[in-house]
Amino acid sequence: MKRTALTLGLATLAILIIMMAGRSRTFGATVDEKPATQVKIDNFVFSPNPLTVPAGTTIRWTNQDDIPHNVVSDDKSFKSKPLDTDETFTYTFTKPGTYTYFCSIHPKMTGKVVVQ
Ligand SMILES: [Cu+2]
Repeated sequence: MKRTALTLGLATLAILIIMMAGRSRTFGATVDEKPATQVKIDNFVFSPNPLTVPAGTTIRWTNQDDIPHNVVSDDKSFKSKPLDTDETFTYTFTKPGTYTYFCSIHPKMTGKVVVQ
């Protein structure tokens, strides 16, 4: 009787350990992903602008206007498709430098990212 209880207890413990191991693996994967730095496009303006980030940063642009915009770098190192409302474009800046960009649909819309 006592032995059965002990066996059941050990089995429960083993199941708990397996569950916790699974959970910590999932947690680790989440930690590995760096959150993107946000730039919003609202009322024909990129903001924040200019934006300074460390090298390796991923920037996510989100179009909050109800007309399409895109994100095109002056040196053509990145170029999004036209973004409809709430669509996003992400780009990871790996090298330090100053990156100017614009919306090719409305070329007066310009922005700047400084990567340190
Ligand atoms: Cu635009």
